[in-house]
Amino acid sequence: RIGPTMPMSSERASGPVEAPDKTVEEFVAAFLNELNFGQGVLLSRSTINDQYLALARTVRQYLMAGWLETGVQRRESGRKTIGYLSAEYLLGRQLSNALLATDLQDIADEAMKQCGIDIAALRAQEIEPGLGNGGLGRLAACFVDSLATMDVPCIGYGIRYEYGIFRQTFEDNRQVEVPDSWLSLGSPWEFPHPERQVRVDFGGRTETYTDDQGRERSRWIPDWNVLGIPYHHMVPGFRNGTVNTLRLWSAKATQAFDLQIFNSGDYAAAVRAQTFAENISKVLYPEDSTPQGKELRLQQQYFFVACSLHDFIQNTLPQDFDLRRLPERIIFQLNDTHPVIAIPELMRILVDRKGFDWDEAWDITRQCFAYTCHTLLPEALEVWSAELLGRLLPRHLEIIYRINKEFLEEVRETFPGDEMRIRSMSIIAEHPERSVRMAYLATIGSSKVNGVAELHSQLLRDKVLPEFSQYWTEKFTNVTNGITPRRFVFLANRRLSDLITDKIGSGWVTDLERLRDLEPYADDADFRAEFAAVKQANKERLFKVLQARDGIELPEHAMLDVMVKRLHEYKRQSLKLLHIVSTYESIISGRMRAEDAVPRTFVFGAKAAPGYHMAKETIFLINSVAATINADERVKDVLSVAFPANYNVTLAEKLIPAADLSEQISLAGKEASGTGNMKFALNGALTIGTDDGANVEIRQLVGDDNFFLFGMTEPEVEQLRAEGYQPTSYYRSNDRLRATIDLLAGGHFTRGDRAASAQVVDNLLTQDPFMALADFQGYLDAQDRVDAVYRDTDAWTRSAILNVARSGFFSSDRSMRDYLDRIWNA
Ligand code: 73E
Repeated sequence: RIGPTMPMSSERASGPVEAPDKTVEEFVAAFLNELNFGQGVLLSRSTINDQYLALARTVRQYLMAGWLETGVQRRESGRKTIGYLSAEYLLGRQLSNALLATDLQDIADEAMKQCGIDIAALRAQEIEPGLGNGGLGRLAACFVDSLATMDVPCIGYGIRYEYGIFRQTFEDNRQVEVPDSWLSLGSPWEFPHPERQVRVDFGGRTETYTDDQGRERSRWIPDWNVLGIPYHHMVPGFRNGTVNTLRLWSAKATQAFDLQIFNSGDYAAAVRAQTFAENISKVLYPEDSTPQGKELRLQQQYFFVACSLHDFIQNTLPQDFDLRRLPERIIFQLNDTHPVIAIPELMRILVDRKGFDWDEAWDITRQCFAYTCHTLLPEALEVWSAELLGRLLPRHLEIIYRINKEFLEEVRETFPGDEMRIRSMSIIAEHPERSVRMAYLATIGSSKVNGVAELHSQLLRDKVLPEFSQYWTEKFTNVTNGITPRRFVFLANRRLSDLITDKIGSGWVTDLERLRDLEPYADDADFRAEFAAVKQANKERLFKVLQARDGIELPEHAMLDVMVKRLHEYKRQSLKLLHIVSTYESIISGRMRAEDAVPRTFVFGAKAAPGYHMAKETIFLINSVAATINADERVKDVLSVAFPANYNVTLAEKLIPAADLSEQISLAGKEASGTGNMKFALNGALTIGTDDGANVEIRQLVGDDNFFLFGMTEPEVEQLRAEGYQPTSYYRSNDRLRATIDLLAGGHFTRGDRAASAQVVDNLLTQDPFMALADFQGYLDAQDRVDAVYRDTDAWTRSAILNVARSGFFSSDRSMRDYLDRIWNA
């Protein structure tokens, strides 16, 4: 029996829910039961998908007691809940994580073997829920994992997109997007609760009236609505019996909505109306960092936020709860500005629905929210046109205006006559059109504002919100991002985990700073040999995966140099490409002998937003360079380039443990944090990187000797920009850069078609908005240092071990402790 051994609680009059025993026999029995009665098939007639679904439901049984018990405890304890509001959760596959959390891996392996089933095939059957774009969505998934492992009450609120991030394929070296129908083969990890539906209103107008106490009030007369249906997901803690809930909302047409049209006799229009409503949760917007101001996206945001607030206030709090005490029971963490419409929504609930005075409602509201900013790119800061907001959510716009008016009056009292300052702090921008700055609304309506790495939080204070950080020094803080060691070390890198546990015990899985105890082993030759053998085995595992998945063949003994992340100009995949082409050019021009080069395999993984032209051109060029280099006998086994399509969490779990070198080469000041950088360091890759985001903290912790730093610092970038950046001056003065660009531009990689590479090349030569050419030489020099250290296997392995030992800080458990201490007061 698993699950908590706490006393039986009052809610369970019918007795405890029991899981099957943790034995192979019981597991097999439960599995066959699920196959026969759940799936309705005989083992002898079952497909892999049947078996996968039955296995998933079997593992679910072992989590159920903990889930129900956690729910009871949460209701009874009255502890403050973290309401994590996020438009994205990039969860990754669930089966392995559930087996890990319940410690059932070995039992499940053996049970499947007894049934004549290869469990690896079942694991491979799962389509990961890709309900996020990249780092922001994956961070949310890591955070809910950590909170469950720390037994902190948390409800993750989000959207159940029917289609997650698109599946990437390549045709003629170009990205082609295919819809991700992750639900098509069944979804054993979710629990729909249509009976807990919530109605969400949109559109219409507002009107004023006088209430029975003679007060002038406003009310919203909406003109259409949809239903939100919650789907619950289990979020298991690591072997502690806690199972928190992720509540994802799916949109459905209301009957009223249909009926009105039905009555008009237009059946086709009624069906169209249904589609219209259900479009709201149909698809994840695939823009990472650069949201487009699309109406449907605003609908998505309000939809999930309205459902979530309603769910917490009406269904989660006890009946007749005194809402003046709401801040004792909830803190809503806003994952970027995407859910910020929750602030006026809570005001609307308190003032319009619950009859609170404005001032009292505002006091409560501000205590209930905290805001995390994830970016500095100006184009990523969300701004909604007042016209659109007013059309979709007229009452919310009114509330935002009033929040702004009262806030600016307050500022005016502190800074009389300083109209410049007042205008710069207004939530409402007037140009080029009247619009609402969501980051300002978030800042004003929250108790705390944080950036996601030290450098980013500093730049947030100094550059993005300077007036606000002067006005409220205490409100601003930093919490450096983290990653869950459960998924990204224990699960993804079983070999390394066993080696670590063998030396220092297993406590590191939930107390990652204990990895420090590995430091002495960096000087132990036997340990280094074992560590290197783990890396080699992980490479071989990866090569098998790439062979089966993409038909890619890679040489066994080469440095594995990996750059995986969304494709964005600021991340500078093009700089990586210049390095590859430059190395290749050195060999084919005879300046360097192939035998003298350190053999390297370059691996890219990157999706481009479908509408991001330059990013898609860069993908085309990387693929073209890869094809040319891989076919060139002159560099055979010395240089190879692999670009497996559709990089996702599942592939990351294979790629990261195999990497020797981690590429973190964004222009300084542009990458808020990065979290891939942490995953690589914790899996024993060395980083080549700029002084950007969390790289800064990684370098401080692992030490300069174990990190390859290059490139301008953020102030140097600013200075160069101020002086007038001229990319061509670098092209003219640097022979290697010129040779590299000329080879790229000359059609060598595009079958003589110069036009095919022109857009990327011209962009670098004429704009180069992220200054790749300025950092080119520094990057090559750093790569030479990489080669030199790599030639000394002992030195390299020593550094790799120290990277692991000193990166314990980057556990998302630590991030969560920081949020609890600095932000949540919980
Ligand atoms: O540096 C990363 C950061 O590690 C940052 O670019 C990313 O968030 C990660 C987690 O903190 C991020 N994603 C977005 N903004 N910042 C974003 C913006 C709009 C839509 C989707 C994602």
